[in-house]
Amino acid sequence: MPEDSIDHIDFDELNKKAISQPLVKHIYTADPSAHYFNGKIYIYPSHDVDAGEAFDDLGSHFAMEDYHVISMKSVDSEAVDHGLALHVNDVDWAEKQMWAPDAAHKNGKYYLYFPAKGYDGIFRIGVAVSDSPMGPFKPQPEAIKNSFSIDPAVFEDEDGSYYMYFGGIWGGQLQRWRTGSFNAEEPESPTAHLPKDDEPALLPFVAKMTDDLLEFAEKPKEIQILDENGDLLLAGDNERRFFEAAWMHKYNGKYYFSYSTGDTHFICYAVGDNPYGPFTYGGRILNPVVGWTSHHSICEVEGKWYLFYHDSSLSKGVTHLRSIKVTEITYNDDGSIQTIDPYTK
Ligand code: FUB
Repeated sequence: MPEDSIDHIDFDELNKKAISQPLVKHIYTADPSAHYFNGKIYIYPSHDVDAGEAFDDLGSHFAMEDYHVISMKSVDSEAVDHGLALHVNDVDWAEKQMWAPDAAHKNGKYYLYFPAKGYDGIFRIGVAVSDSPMGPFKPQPEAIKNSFSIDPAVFEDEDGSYYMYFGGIWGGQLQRWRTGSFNAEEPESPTAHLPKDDEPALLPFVAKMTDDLLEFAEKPKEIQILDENGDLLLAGDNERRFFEAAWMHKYNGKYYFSYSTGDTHFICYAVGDNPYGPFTYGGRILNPVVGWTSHHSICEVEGKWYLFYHDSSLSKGVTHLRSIKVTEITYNDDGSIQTIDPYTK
């Protein structure tokens, strides 16, 4: 729900109807990327703070500086905050805005992937490594070569290949990369450089990772999201087109690419037969939450599937002070996902 429509909300009533409660309340957390590593749930969220930046459509108010890792023995158990895992001051190339991260595990090492703005004002994606899923993580000196934009999500396929999905429009700057290099032309408006409503929407990107998981093994490729007729979704199809918050999971041999529609506040999914797509739009996973942004991950824990997501109910609607939550997902027999309404207990 956009910030201008929260004035009338009775948060005590809303919380009674909420299908789940914040997993941690001592800090604000968002953009939860959940993984089941070695029999335990690890959540890699953004760590929201109020840095006093004014709200704008480029997301300047999301001025996060560090990451904490949260773990849980099961979805019903206490969520434990393992403290500082990485701070922007320890990342040579990054100046600010530590946005939605993700993590991967390979051969006893753990990799934290994160977007941040460099000193040139351009978002890139970095990686930091640890021997522990909780960190602390040691960052690589440079951002991943050929990375750009925001919201990395790293997916491990059953054959042991890893792929990074990423991208985000408006404040995530994807629209500035339409020619293959960063378009620094003014105006710095969130909607400048976007396609027209009747043109195909901007697409998220995927790249296979190198064996050491530190770089892209190939030039990032766009991934297509198609409608029921096999046509690309259009830029004006705001209720279905990709905005940010890419995630990939595999269910019954199919590849489910899920994402946020941003300004219409849905989490949607599209289904394909391989990691590169194309993906056909399948429907909504989550209806709008309190707060402007919606961001999620999908993780299997002991045979059940869960949606990790966030809302701004704990902060009573402050868009950049969010809290991570979890709820179960239900698949229909045909592989479609039932839409979750976050406030209908
Ligand atoms: O948390 C900052 C940004 O807000 C994320 O990168 C987006 O996905 C949105 O949740």
